[in-house]
Amino acid sequence: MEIRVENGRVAHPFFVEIDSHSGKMDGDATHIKRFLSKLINVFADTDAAKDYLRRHGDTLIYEVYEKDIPEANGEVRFCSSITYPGKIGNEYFMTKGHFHSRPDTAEMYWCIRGKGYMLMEKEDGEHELEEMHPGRVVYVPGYYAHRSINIGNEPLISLPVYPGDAGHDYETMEERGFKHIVVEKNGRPVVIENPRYGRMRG
Ligand code: PAN
Ligand code: ZN
Repeated sequence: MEIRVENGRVAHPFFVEIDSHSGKMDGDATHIKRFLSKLINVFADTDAAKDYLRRHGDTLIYEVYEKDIPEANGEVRFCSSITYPGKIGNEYFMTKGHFHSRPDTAEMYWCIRGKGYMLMEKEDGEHELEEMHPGRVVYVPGYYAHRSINIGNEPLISLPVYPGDAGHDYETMEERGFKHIVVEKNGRPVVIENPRYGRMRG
């Protein structure tokens, strides 16, 4: 269903269908695919990432279906976020993560499939980790960078909803990174300090 936009605002009700098994959103949603070749520096162990790339080829780590709702104050943007299962070294597949460009804006994530975590981290590195499983809604307050992490063996699917004018600041995390990462140790997920914190670009 097409969105009718007038004067930069959604001018008519609409709906979308989201498949709860695949996470696919129907219609003319923008479809973003994030492959490993573009995420090498996102993972703490870049050698393990390059090795994975050599052995498995370019792998889809996560994808997002997003409706093109105007990025305006008063609108609500939403998407379907699908993070696949797997690990680079001992670090789980995850999204890049970001602060919002308007840092005070909050977001809610409704998990509909899979098992994982929402890692949330403030500017000073103070962090919170909330489990994601079907039926759980995680609220990410303003001023927290956030990323989804898949610790299970099926796709982690969630539906993020956030203010239209939130925007995305990816730059900070590309440069500095999260202070904490989630890795598997003795078969269990644990939070450790990111060994590349502050120098994600090398
Ligand atoms: C989500 C994210 C989505 C993909 O819609 O954009 O999960 O993660 P990255 O944006 O970190 O690549 C959201 O948090 N929007 O604000
Ligand atoms: Zn966000």
